[in-house]
Parts: sequence; C-alpha cells; structure tokens
Amino acid sequence: MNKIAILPMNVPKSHPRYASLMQREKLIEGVKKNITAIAGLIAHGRGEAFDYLIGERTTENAKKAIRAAVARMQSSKTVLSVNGNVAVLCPEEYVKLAHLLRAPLEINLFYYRPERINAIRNALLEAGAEEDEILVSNKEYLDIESNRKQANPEGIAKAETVLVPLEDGDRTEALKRAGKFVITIDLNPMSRTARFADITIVDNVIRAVPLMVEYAKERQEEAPFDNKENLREAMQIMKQNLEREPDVTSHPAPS
Ligand code: PTJ
Repeated sequence: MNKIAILPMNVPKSHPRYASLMQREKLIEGVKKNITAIAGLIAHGRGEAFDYLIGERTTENAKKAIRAAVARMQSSKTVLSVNGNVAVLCPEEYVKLAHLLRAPLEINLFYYRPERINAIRNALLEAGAEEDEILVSNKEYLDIESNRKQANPEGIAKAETVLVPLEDGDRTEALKRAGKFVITIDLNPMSRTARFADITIVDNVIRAVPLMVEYAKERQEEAPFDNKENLREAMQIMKQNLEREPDVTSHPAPS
C-alpha cells in the first residue's frame, strides 16, 4: 500500500468543484489509513457520475425516501451497517444518527482485512461512538459467498431493519431472504441493492445522512412507501437532466 505514490493535493477553495474534490481527498486519505478499500475509490467514481445526473442535490424524491426510512428506523429494531466509504465520507453524522435512533453500528466489509476493521473502529470512536456501540460482523449468517455473509448475532442477525449505505449488490437480496427490512442510500437507482431494498434513498451519503439526522430529531410518521415508484421517479429526474440543452451558465442542472 505504501508503495503507491499518492500526490498530496492542495485543493483551492475557489475551485468550482471544491466540494467534490474534497470528497475524493477524504477517500484517498481513507485508503492511506486502511479505512477505505482501493475499490472504494472506483465505487465513488461511479457514484459521482450518478450524482451529476441528479444535479448534485437532494431531490424531493430523495427527501420522501429519507422521511420514510427514518420513520421505519424509529419504529423498529435497527442496525446501521458501516463500510469503508461511509466511515470516511460522513462518520460524525452516521454516529449521530446511530445515537438518535439508539441503534448499534456494525462494521461489515466486502474487502475484509483485520487492519481495516481496526481502522474503521477507530474512525467511529473519533467520530463520537462509544466502544460498546460498535459491533463487527463476525459469524456466518447469510447464504452468499462474499465476506458480507457475516453478521453479528447481537446486531444485524437480530435486527428487524438494516441500513446498508452504498454497497455492492449481493447482500440486500440475502438480507431480504432472511426476513429483514432493508434501507439503502445508493446514487445508482439501477443497482441490485437499489432495486431489492425496501427503501432506496437515491442521494449522496454526504447529503443524505445529515438530513436523516435532522429528521431523526423528531418523530416521523410511518406512511405507505412504494420503492418501485420512488426509483421510477429518480430515473425520470436523471432522464430529464440528460435531455436538457447543454448550458454553460449553470451546473449542476437547476431543479
Ligand atoms: O468497505 P468495503 O470493503 O465494504 O467496500 C465498500 C465498496 C463501496 C467498495 C463496495 O461495497 C463496492 O464495491 O460497492 P459497489 O459495487 O461499487 O457499489 C457502490 C454503489 O454505491 C454504487 O451503486 C454507486 O453508484 C453508489 N455510490 C458510490 N458513492 C456513493 C454512492 N451512493 C451514495 N453516496 C455515495 N457517495
């Protein structure tokens, strides 16, 4: 890992893509600290492309999903799954959400390495989590091949609802087969995770998690939520943005 030369970058605040460049810097730092998987950088790039298509903003469609997700998490036994990307992109807000929901955090990695577990645990502690709020997936639980099959008997295995932010596609279906209610935050409305989840928030975790924290400060009413319709709407927004005339005066696309 240390053999890879990563040039330190001085991102000027005036740069029009400052916020986006800073997210990349955080992830690169995360790789250096063993928090983020190298593949997490690629995953982020894919997310960025979809973020462009929704106009790099939280749409009304995403807000509706966030409200439904918070209502469900407030009224059921919930666990917040943690991977390397979330642990660098929004650790403080994720820990705050766990506190407001009184839900444990469970580290569950696709690219498992013991040193990554330790690094992520430390990142969560630094972000304000208590030692006993952090669980690690440690027992075979799901009928899938990848390391994501693990779950903690006191955490995901016992939970009614699992929040799985930005994730590869194999776990959501298996969690559904295990009877869980699955909520995801995924910028790609076409991903397997997005399609198989019960509630999909099509938004960047950077924006969605702080908003979840805001909503979780008050009791949210549970209301019927149609995820297929929600995904259809998200794809419609992307389609409309793609059909716009090129506009050099405004980017992201205005709402
Ligand atoms: O830390 P690990 O080992 O558990 O690995 C985590 C990654 C993310 C590397 C792993 O789960 C993976 O490879 O995921 P995928 O298959 O690339 O899927 C990630 C999904 O999240 C894609 O659909 C992306 O579009 C989406 N995505 C990427 N960045 C963001 C995002 N969604 C919301 N917010 C983002 N910032």
